[in-house]
Amino acid sequence: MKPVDLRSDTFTKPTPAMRRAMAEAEVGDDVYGEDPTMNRLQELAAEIFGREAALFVPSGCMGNVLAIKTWTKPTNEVICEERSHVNLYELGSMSAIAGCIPRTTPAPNGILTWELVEPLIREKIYYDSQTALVTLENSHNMHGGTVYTQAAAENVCNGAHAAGLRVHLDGARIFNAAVALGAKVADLTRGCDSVMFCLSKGLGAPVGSMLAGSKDFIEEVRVGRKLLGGGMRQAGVLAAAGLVALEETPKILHVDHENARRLAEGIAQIKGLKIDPKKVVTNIVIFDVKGSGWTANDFCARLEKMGILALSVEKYEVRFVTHYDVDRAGIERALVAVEELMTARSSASAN
Ligand code: TLP
Repeated sequence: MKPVDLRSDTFTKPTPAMRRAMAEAEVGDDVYGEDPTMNRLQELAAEIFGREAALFVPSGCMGNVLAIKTWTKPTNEVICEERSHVNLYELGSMSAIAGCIPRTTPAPNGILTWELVEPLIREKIYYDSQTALVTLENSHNMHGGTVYTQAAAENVCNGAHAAGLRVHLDGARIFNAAVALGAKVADLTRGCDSVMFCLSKGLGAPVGSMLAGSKDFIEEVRVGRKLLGGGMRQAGVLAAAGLVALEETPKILHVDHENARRLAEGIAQIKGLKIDPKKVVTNIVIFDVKGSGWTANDFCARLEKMGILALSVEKYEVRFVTHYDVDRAGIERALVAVEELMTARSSASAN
């Protein structure tokens, strides 16, 4: 039987409609701005986010580092939440490529507030590195897909702008946040100076992320993308899938959220595992396996033998991410496997 792959929504495969669109895409040289399908995708993204312009980039990581590089100068500090993707999972690109230093703080549920951010701003002293940017992450991956409401994001943005700082949003899964909140992505992201979102996670496109912002910002990012070797030629084949992802998938993301909630509620019932299902509002389910006596790596290795793929995200934390390639039957299979694993574990330790 095919394994149930809950490692990430990055594992989604392009739908038949995406593959058809890719095969039929009209293309041109995008480095010259002549790919009509790419231009359509960028116009649509800008329109959906209520921005002047948008640009396709090969990955979310490239989108984030380009935004950081554009808003900062080498030696600047970037305020971000401790477990944010830009801090932990991008190979320190904000330092290696943009020359910046992350200034981190833990935040309850990963959600920064102005009260947490404000004390981290450096004094304007010439020999101190200077704060230039705040980054937010919505939904917050490593806190289990938690979300910033529009008001919470704007609270940080308003404070940051008044202090002369820019705000970049890592909105890899902003459509999940929007569905969870019943809000429009344009409203949720309005206060941020730039937004990165991924086409290739829950939305299902095979490759690509987008940056959205002002015309001037996007012009500068386009230069930065070329500098990093990210100028693409007949990229319309990728954009075609992105267009289908953007137009079709947001309306079905709620199913992934219902599946995630079902997983969380099931896991909460299993002795030895810890999760608060109320916190699961999007498609990410992170639970603590310390009570099993296994590390997250051990736990995942055992689950894999039972045909269920999960990711170890901390020493004792395991992550499931729901997406359209795993249906409700797959979710139930995963729950049964976790339950069997834990039952076998407790009977083994009782003997
Ligand atoms: N996240 C991946 C892993 O890198 C952890 C995943 O499986 O969740 N921002 C956020 C919030 C992300 O979760 C990710 C990918 C990225 C940026 C980077 O996107 P890509 O993989 O396209 O560079």
